[in-house]
Amino acid sequence: MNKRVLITGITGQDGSYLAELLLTKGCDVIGMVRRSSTVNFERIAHIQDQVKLVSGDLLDEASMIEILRTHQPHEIYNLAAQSFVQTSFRQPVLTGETTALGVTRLLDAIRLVDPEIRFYQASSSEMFGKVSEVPQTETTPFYPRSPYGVAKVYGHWITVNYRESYDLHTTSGILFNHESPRRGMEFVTRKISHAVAQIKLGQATELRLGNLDAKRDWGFAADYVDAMWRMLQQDEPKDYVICTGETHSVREFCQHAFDHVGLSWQDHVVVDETFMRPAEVDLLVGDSQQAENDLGWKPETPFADLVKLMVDADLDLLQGRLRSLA
Ligand code: NAP
Ligand code: F7E
Repeated sequence: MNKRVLITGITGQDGSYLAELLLTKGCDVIGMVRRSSTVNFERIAHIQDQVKLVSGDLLDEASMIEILRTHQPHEIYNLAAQSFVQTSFRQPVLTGETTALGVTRLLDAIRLVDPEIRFYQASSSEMFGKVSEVPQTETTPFYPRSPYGVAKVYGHWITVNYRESYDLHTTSGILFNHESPRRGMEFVTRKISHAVAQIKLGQATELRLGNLDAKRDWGFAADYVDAMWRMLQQDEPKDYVICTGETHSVREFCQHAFDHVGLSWQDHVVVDETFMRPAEVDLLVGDSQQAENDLGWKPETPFADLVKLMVDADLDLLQGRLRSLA
């Protein structure tokens, strides 16, 4: 019998890569999607006939109870969230309902329907926020700097709490930023790679950005979903930091991206206050030694390669060579 696996957030960046990975492992993949007036299945269009899409919402516990009763998954990956930090400052309550309380609704559904289900929670390096140590590990204290970060801290601790209170197999992956050609256009890496491609092709002249000094530990999303899967195959549930161990500024990302197409970033990048945040996370860099020791996981894609593959994919996209956003 194939393992049945439910992914919330299957239409997102990580959901699409995880679904691909689970199909290669022979799993029956069930994806929870929320109702919308137009379909937004671009990232999973190439595998849509191999996955079962079911209707549900993190805001609606009954919908998730029904999904668990009907489809009886063995594993659940909770990737759904309001995931954009900037939006969380403008919609803090919605962010809390989805990204924080949504986790409790899903955990309660598991507790009520089948406590044997293994559960993965998409925790985030944004929980470290104003960091108290460098690099950040599983034991670094949290100091979130946005409503999104605060909501993720709640989601993290409720996941720990249900493990300890009800003996559920729950795991949090504390993932640092991970990017890809499937990244949403509003996130800084994709905003840069897409603008660089546009500028190179003569479709734009400038790129407006906020804080160029912010530093992030950026990895490749396809590498990171493999870590999620490895976590749920462990007999003992435990939380893991997943990262590259390198940090680069937004400015450096620009430099690499423009260099790759033979342009100078200083000629095109304009700093725009609109994209500054009320509170910023200045520096993130992680240490994923525990994941390497227990899971045998290591990042595969160096920073320079990540920048190039994103710029190349956007050049292809804009030139009409529509690959499958791979
Ligand atoms: P993403 O591309 O923004 O995808 C978010 C997904 O959540 C989408 O499928 C979205 O559905 C779904 N969603 C939003 N609200 C929902 C609701 N109320 N009910 C059901 N589904 C809902 O995010 P991602 O980059 O793949 O990240 C996946 C998860 O990892 C998120 O929880 C994120 O916070 C977390 N995380 C991401 C990173 C990173 O660097 N990417 C790092 C650490 C943690 P629609 O398509 O309908 O909008
Ligand atoms: O910002 C700076 C911005 O929006 C990165 C999410 O996946 O990773 C992501 O959160 C940095 C910040 O990602 C612009 O101020 C400058 O310092 O790409 P971002 P994020 O906020 O780090 C974490 C781990 C998650 O969990 C989240 O879900 O770049 N920055 N100028 C800009 N950022 C944006 N978006 N746009 C700019 O114009």
